[in-house]
Amino acid sequence: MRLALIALLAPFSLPAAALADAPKGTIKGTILFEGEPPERATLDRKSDPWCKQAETSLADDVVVTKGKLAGVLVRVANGSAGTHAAPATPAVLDQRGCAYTPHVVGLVAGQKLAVRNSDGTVHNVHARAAGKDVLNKMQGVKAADLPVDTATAKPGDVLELSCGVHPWMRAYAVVQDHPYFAVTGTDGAFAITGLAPGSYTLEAWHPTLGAKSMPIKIGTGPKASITARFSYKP
Ligand SMILES: [Cu+2]
Repeated sequence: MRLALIALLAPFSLPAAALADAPKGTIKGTILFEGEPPERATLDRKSDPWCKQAETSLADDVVVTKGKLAGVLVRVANGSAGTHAAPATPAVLDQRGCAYTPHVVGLVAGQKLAVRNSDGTVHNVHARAAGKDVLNKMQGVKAADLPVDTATAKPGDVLELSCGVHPWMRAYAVVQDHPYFAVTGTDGAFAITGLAPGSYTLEAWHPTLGAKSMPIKIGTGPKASITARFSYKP
């Protein structure tokens, strides 16, 4: 009984020594877009009065702000960072202003994905994995979050989401076998923490601009923190 209790409490009360030994490797960096970014098309959203009044009306395929690229998933290569359990809480894709927010989301294999409707209009959530439908459902105003079936999603898979009502809506859920990933915001910045010392491949992925990779090395002490930078071009 006592042993069982200790086992139950263990994840929440790590001894100080264990915390001090936790891997401290950190990769921080920026995703740049060099040169003239593609012009963001103005979306024609008058088919839906709710969407028409929403603030964002520019296409979100490629979002560059002052030379920084948003919506890039940066990760350590799958298969190189140990075995990790999926977080118990689902990743959330919100539909807000008739756009999926965020445009790109990361998942750990086995983690659930929930699609939310924060809009005052109806969406049709269409999710595909490897070209096959995993969800195709209407979601009304104030409806409960829709669960996307991620049970068969493997590390490296990308689930594509679209909306049958609003053809401009797109989102991508990218699956990893570890939690060492981050998605850039409009400042193009990312930070990945908690890596053990070692040599890794760092990968960047953008839905339309593609993938890039570079070797990196996490050391100890001052060499545990490194910076990395990827550049995309027109
Ligand atoms: Cu929609």
